Amino acid sequence: MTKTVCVVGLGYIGLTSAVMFSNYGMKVHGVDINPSVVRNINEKKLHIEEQGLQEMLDRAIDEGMFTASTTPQEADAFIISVPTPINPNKTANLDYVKEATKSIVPYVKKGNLVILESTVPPKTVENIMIPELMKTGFEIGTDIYVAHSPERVIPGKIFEELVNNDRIVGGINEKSAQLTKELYECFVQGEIHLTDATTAELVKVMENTYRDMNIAFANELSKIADNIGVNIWEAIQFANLHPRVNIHFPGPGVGGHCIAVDPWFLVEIGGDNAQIIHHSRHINDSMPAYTAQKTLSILDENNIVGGKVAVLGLAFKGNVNDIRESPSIAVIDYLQQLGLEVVSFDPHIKENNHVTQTQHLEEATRDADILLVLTDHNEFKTFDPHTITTNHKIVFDTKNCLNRKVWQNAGFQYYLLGDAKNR
Ligand code: SAJ
Repeated sequence: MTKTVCVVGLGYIGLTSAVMFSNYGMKVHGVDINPSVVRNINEKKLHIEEQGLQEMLDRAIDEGMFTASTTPQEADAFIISVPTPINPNKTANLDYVKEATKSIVPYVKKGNLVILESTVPPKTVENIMIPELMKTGFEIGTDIYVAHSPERVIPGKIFEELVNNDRIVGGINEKSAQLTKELYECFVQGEIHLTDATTAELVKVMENTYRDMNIAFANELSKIADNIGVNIWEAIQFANLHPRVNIHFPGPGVGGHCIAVDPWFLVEIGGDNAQIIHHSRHINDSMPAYTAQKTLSILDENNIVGGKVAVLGLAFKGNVNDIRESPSIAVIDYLQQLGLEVVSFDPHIKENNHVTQTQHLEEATRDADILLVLTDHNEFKTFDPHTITTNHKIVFDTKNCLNRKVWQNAGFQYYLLGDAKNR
């Protein structure tokens, strides 16, 4: 029975997994190459925003069940949860996975289990991890066990989903899968499904690619709706009433280090067999420029030349403090290329992460010729437009998160991405 776990990589997924295990009876040692992340964690200071994480971290540290450092320690099980970004040429960058696997080799003992949680292209366990783990000198699959169990949780509901989501476990053999199942059973109440490592790797990438392609369909529809005087949000809601239809929603682009990244893994291995996957990426990556152009045409329509745009929302999605691959950054670049002045504000991003950013809403909206909502934070949904002073009362909502009537009653012209009906 596993008692000690060493988690390598203390980001969104690694830290929440580590804290979860240590709150369910496992003695956990967390590892991160970034010394300030480690220092902050040991001082119970968080670098990520997630409901319930602070309380669970405090309890785990107070009860002596969780420590963190920059080097691994011996353990019954090792969990690797490091980033898997893409290179500029859109190929998978598996360096962190390789380095993390290398880093645990001196600590792996006979009978140990090694699990990869990061989202990776199929065959990564086989082609990247196992060659490294063979340097332990142990027989893979008999002396030590290896599996892939991809995380499937969504920021904002991580702990709820860690417990309730079904979990896919892909072992390099049955014993590896079984041991991994037994480990996660300490907190997983969803069903745990066993398969092989390559299938588990593909399943996770398929899930995120399904979402990316569905969003691409919605974004294409929003462009079509614009030319035929339809409100695409209304149309999608009607279409989704059909028992077999579940269209996602358009927006200024797809961000984060998951949906905007993982489909490229399939494009890389699929080549010409990944046509719609590849095209969907291009459609979603076209939305920031489309949104910036729409903003300019709204200003033109109101005879405003040049002008100041108050960008509301830098995070890649609502109620998180994560700007990785955020569409907002790309939209701002395009707006500036169009000669517009930009000041941005995001209530979740406490330190200035962008040159245009201010921590004061008033500074962003003062003298603004248009308010551009790019992230559906709850704070924006409950804004009182009467309290906002601008140069022109124009708001462009790209996430359908504002109450049209409230803003119109406050004298604002309200524009909605994908809605050519209510102009
Ligand atoms: N988005 C849209 N339209 C939609 C839904 C999302 O434009 O209808 C945009 C969001 O604004 C954001 C991006 O897509 O920019 C991604 O948002 P997301 O809500 O899909 O969230 P992620 O990336 O945080 O989480 C996804 C989840 N995957 C799926 O739902 C299939 C989560 O379960 C995964 O664990 C996570 O990726 C991951 O880590 O892989």
